[in-house]
Amino acid sequence: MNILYEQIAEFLIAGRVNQVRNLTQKALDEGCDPKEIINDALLVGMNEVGDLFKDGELFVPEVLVSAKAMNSGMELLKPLLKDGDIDKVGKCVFATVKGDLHDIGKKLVKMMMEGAGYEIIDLGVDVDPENIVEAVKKHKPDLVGMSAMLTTTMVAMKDTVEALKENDLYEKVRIMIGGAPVTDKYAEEIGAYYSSDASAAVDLANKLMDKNCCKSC
Ligand code: B12
Repeated sequence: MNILYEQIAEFLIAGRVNQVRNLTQKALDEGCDPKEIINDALLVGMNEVGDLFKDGELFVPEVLVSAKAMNSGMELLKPLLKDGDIDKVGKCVFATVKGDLHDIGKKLVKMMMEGAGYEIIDLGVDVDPENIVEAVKKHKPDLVGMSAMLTTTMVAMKDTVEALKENDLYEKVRIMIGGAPVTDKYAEEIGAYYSSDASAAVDLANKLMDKNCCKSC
């Protein structure tokens, strides 16, 4: 691998925002292809961050700084990309559910999924089931992601699943849910899929993108 790409990936894992930005600029100055810098440097680093987080060797604040470092490189590269340069593996409408203002976990999941190549349409916090339905109609995502941190707001996940069913959209998407009070059992009850953290969320999304994956698997 290009030594410069290796350095970018290493600085990204270490959360060194300025170094990632400077070396990304250096790679561009040396004539490297923007798409290659993303795939062979930034995404390599971010995938490693995901693995280290999964293994308990990195924690939330460190992952957030690494994501910031990734964004600092992406800011330089995005204006140079042509349509179709980034291979999107899937599209996900993502929201913190009605009544709930917690979004740190959602942001983390969003960043990890973006790092893995997903396009995320983030509807924000305190999002009504009706707004999620409208976003699914408009953006036609593969996945719907919902986050809840309160036992009192978890029920809005069920309401949203029901609203998607009423609008004949349930069969067109796979629904991922998460947040501290959410469990595998609850997900199964409401017809969704659960994962416990941001890194596992990427694995779950990849599994759900497999068209052979049935609603009951
Ligand atoms: C930060 C925080 C806040 C901040 C939120 C800031 C923000 N922008 O998010 C503020 C101060 C606003 C807040 C407010 C309140 N909070 Co609060 N808050 C927390 C706290 C301390 C941390 C949550 C957090 O960010 N964790 C870190 C992230 C990274 O973890 P995470 O959210 O679990 O996300 C991970 C996974 O769950 C998963 N995940 C999350 N979402 C998704 C989605 C998908 C699709 C997938 C696959 C995975 C996934 O991946 C994430 C990354 O690994 C928790 C305590 C705790 N230890 O959890 C209480 C806590 C959640 N809050 C609580 C309460 C009660 C409240 C308030 C009601 C307090 C009050 N009386 O006003 C209000 C409610 C406001 C509202 N309407 O939402 C309680 C909830 C109790 C319960 N079981 O219902 C907790 C548990 C504290 C406690 N022990 O009592 N809170």
